[in-house]
Amino acid sequence: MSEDKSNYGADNIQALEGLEAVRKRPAMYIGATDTKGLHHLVWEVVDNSIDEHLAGHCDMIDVIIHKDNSITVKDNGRGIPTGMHAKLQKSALEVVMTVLHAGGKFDKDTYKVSGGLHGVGVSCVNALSEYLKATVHREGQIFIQEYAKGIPTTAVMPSGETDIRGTIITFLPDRTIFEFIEYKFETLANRLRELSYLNSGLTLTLVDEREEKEEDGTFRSTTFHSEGGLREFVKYIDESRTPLIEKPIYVKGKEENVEVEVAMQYNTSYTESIYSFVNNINTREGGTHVSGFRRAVNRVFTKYAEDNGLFSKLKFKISGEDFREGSTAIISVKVPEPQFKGQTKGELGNSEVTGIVSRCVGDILKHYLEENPSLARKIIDKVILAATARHAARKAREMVQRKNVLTGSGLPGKLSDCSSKDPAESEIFLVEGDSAGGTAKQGRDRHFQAILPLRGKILNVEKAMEHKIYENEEIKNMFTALGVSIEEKDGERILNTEKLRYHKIVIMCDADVDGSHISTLILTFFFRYMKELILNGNIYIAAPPLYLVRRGKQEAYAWSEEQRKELMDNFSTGKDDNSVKIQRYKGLGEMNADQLWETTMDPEFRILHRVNITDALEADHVFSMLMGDEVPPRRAFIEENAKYANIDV
Ligand code: 0RA
Repeated sequence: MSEDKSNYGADNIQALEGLEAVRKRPAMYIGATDTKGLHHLVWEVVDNSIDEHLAGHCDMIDVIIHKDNSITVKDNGRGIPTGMHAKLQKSALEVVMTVLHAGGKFDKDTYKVSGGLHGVGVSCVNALSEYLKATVHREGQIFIQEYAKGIPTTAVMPSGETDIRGTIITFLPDRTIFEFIEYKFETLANRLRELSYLNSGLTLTLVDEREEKEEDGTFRSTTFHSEGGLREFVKYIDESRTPLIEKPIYVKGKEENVEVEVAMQYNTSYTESIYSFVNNINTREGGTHVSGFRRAVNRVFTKYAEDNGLFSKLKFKISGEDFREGSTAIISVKVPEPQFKGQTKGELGNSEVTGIVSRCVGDILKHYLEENPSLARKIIDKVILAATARHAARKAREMVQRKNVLTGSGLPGKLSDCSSKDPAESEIFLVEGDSAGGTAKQGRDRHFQAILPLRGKILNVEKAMEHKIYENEEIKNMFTALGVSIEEKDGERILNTEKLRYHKIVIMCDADVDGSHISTLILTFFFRYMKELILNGNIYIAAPPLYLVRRGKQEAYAWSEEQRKELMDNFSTGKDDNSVKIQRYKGLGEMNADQLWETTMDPEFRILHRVNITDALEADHVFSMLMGDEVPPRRAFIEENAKYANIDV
């Protein structure tokens, strides 16, 4: 007994030390203490509820953002166990909530995530919360415990009877840890939407109590539920693309405890959109599951086409890329012990998964082609077209790239280059229009800032065939000015950035709807053809001011309506009689060179947004909606959000 007591004390100290470690180095547990880390707290709790769903015990998860940015996550799972933990001599609830990595001690026999930043446990959320309250409905009883910075402030209190089951966790992120504690509705909604497609049958609701509707006093809210799962996910992504076949090809299978689910659709576009998940986590860098999928697609389509003589007239080899052009695929696997690797731990490493996915997809795809010969024919025709276009594109590209080598320096005439030859300190401004380009040229610091004016609306890359891209003057200029080239390796295109001439590439457009449309076009181009530069963090968007506020000799710039009001209030307290004058900048051209330098180009003062596709999926959706064939959703979208609503800039 006395030994038990001392154990209890030692374990308590261990628990405290664990929580202290989380508070000391939060980034080690949740990635960062920026908004991403802040949102990670929600995912940590939601992941636990999803585990309950995967174990077959939960079909509803509610997330509520309260007025003070505290969050409630409520599920109807089994509820966190509340009985006495034999060894620790305290409620299992307290153990789960306060002991680092305690989750694993309770065999939940679902797919646990061992890599990346997921699965660090709710105790981390608790440690990083100023306040947390756990309410459990289990076996007819309600139990409540509260905590501050991970330390219990109450016992596990029995709080009446209940006829429901589930867990309710409310937490307020600790302001002394997080830079901001403002939750973003869109960020939470996007992930909950994704989770609804990945977990069909589960209903996820998001309520935002910070936004009350004037009409009826209800809160902003949204509910996601999908019966069709990945099939509906593909439809959502391809909302504004034209499908080639009526229904997505759908694969579901299981082998050696690995569950495989895939949905694939062909559309009339020229881009490949592929999204992959492991245990509901987005694997941005792909991995063995994606390799398995590609292997099956290549193998089965090639065999089918050859057996049926469909490639007989072809004079060149089909490459893997040709099978995937204009396709959208989602690959979701559930793996018991996933190993993650890669730069951002976003790549699945388990080698056994390649074969499993390849077999599951191969079997079903083979059947599909045999049973739907006319659809198979349609797809193969498209593949042949893609291969032909790829050859044309390669020729066009080689011509452009060869020409650059032949014409001396090879730099475009429109480029006003900087004098520095060190890419690390060099910047290039892609400026809308020759006149703004001229102003930027006068205003810049020519030592490290280069200017490339782009004329009018550059090519709409979503619609264009690839070879057209290389015929476009503005796009050729961009390739040569940046010093990057597209190369083919094993039939796959890769961007060679070894000779990248500027580490900062700044898109500078007018601060109006037109300007924002043009920067979206430029961004789409980077997204499609130079994604590596976005992922490497080379792409930025300049933020010119919206207003110049003047009163007498006082002068200041404002980047938002709010700032403008603030400046006007401050200025008008002065004694002179001059009235406040406001100049609204509609275009870059309205500023003179000094003003443009001061507000938008001077590294000391300017605001640059680094383009960071935290959510490639939403970006892809937005881009195709903005640039796709279907006009109505695009119109509506542009009118609603002149900016890049879902792309983190
Ligand atoms: C430990 C064990 C079991 C469930 C949970 C924790 C659990 C944690 C959370 C966090 C949010 N919602 C949750 N729901 C459940 C298994 C319980 C059992 O075997 O009955």
